[in-house]
This record gives sequence, C-alpha cells and structure tokens, in this order.
Amino acid sequence: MKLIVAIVQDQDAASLINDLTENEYRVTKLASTGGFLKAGNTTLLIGVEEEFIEDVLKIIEDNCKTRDITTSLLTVSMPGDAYIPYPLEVKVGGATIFILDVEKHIKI
Ligand code: 2BA
Repeated sequence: MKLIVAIVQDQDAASLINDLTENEYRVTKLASTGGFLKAGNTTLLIGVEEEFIEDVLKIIEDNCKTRDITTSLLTVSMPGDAYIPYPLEVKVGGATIFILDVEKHIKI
C-alpha cells in the first residue's frame, strides 16, 4: 500500500474530494498552511494500493489548477523606518504530491 500526500489549494479541495470519494477512494482532509505565502491550503491523505496510483494522480490533475497569486509578502525598506509592500507574483499548484510506502495498514 502507498500513502499519497497531496497539498492542494483550498479552492480545488471540495471538487477533488468529491471525485475521489465517488471513485471509492478513501481520503482524509487536513487544514494546512504554506510556509512561503503563510496562507491556508489543504493537505489530503489518500491510502491506496499501488495499482491505483496513476488513477488517483489523474483525478488530482483534473481537479487542481495552477494559479498566479500576487502577494505583498516582500517589503522594501525606506528611509525613516518606513516599509512599502512590494508585490510578488508566484505560481501556485496544481498540486504538490508525495508518495510514501506504507509499512503496515491496520484497521481495528
Ligand atoms: P507555500 O509554501 O505557501 O508556497 C506557495 C508558492 O510560493 C509555491 O507554490 C511556489 O510557487 C512559491 N514559493 C514557495 N517557496 C518559495 C521560495 N522559497 N521562493 C520563491 N517562491 C516560492 P507551490 O510550489 O505550488 O507550493 C504550494 C504549497 O505546497 C506550498 O505553499 C507548500 O505548502 C506546499 N509545498 C510545496 N513544496 C513543498 C515541499 N517540498 N515540502 C513541503 N510542502 C511543500
């Protein structure tokens, strides 16, 4: 068995979870926060047998869009302790995915 850890944007999470559950995959949703943007995102845990990995990846790809996000994360310091926000554009998503080996899966 494998554990797919998928970090997706909040806007894509509901439709992705619907598609996964309609296809009889089990999924756990965690609220997470990106370290760079410090904005909310969604982490999904999906436990599947190896033969279903490609199908799950396809469902994730179909649901997760890449978006350009403009943030005022950076500030430029000005004389006299003043800071002005400096817009920064980053591309976020579709999804960041890790696939891990599961040593044991126990359900009691
Ligand atoms: P964040 O860390 O908030 O990053 C949001 C987006 O900002 C990233 O999109 C990337 O385009 C940009 N970014 C991140 N770190 C950067 C840096 N040091 N310099 C310049 N730009 C940077 P994605 O790559 O699509 O990542 C989306 C979210 O996925 C991330 O949110 C983070 O929560 C997670 N993630 C991505 N790679 C990861 C990794 N290797 N390990 C753990 N989490 C990861």
